[in-house]
Amino acid sequence: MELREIFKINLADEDLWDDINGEVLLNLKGFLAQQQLYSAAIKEIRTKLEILDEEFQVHYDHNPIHNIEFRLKSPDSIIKKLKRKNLEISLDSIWNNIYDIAGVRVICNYIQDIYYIADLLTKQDDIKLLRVRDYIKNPKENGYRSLHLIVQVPVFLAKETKLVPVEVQIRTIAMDFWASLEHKLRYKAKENVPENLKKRLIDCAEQIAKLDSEMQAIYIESKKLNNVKKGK
Ligand code: 0O2
Repeated sequence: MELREIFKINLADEDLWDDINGEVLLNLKGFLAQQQLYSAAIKEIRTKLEILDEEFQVHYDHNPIHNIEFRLKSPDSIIKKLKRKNLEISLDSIWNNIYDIAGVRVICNYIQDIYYIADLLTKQDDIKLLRVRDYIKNPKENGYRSLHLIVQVPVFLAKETKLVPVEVQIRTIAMDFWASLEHKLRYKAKENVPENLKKRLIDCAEQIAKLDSEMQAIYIESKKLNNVKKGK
């Protein structure tokens, strides 16, 4: 198989190809080893999240997590990001500068679940919190809402232990619905989203924020009713 194929590099993107005809390609083995490491880190984080979710189900009859998605950043996306930040294209540069190679997206039912999960995950002894970006308390100008954590998790290999960064994005179902449409639109419009659609998306994001807090308020009320019924 051609290296371009392995790296899923668009054959039309000759500039990109010229720039990476060096260390990254020669280091194919190193690249694959690095990918294995990020993939193992995703498994560690997924397991932790699944255990937390199951524990909630057993003790509180509630699953905070609706579903979990995960992905390894694609090689062309890694290279584009390095180029955008004017960074060297090498395995060391990827390791030292790009923290979202391993990505886990946690879709929660309610806003309060997002913060429960973030808190419980980052309190674990073997997890180090490297960065928090709270786009729920401080939404982006375009309306994007989500809680982003960069955490470091140990991966135990045969000869050593590596501390691997993972980006964990936590959001509600409604925020996720919004982000998928916005992402699709931005991708289709090649970053030039028409102004009227941008405005409509901002409106939708605001309505979604109201809906999320109202749904949570109703959920809390329903729990209280349930407790009264059970005589708690
Ligand atoms: P992909 O396809 O997910 O890999 P950094 O270099 O880390 O300081 P970065 O990467 O912009 O800066 O960090 P940030 O703001 O935490 O965003 C990381 C990811 O969040 C993005 O990854 C998207 O997945 C998501 N995201 C951020 N802003 C938006 C937005 O406005 N709309 C949508 N739909 N998603 C967003 P990548 O690398 O862009 O892409």
